[in-house]
Amino acid sequence: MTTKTFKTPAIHCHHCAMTIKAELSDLVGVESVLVNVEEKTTEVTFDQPATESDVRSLLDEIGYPAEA
Ligand SMILES: [Cu+2]
Repeated sequence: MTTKTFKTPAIHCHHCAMTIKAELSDLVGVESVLVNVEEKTTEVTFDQPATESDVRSLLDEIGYPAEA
């Protein structure tokens, strides 16, 4: 199990947080998603078959690309 916090600067409101949570939760292997609107971060806990690169790809796809 891996927990990683991604900087997702495109987040601007709670609607963004809901979208990210809904989309990432659909990824098989994602255990939990915590979005901090003020900090513009997304903390994701995941395990196989999900990988960090899957999480990043999905964030790109939905318009919230992760920095660094
Ligand atoms: Cu928003």
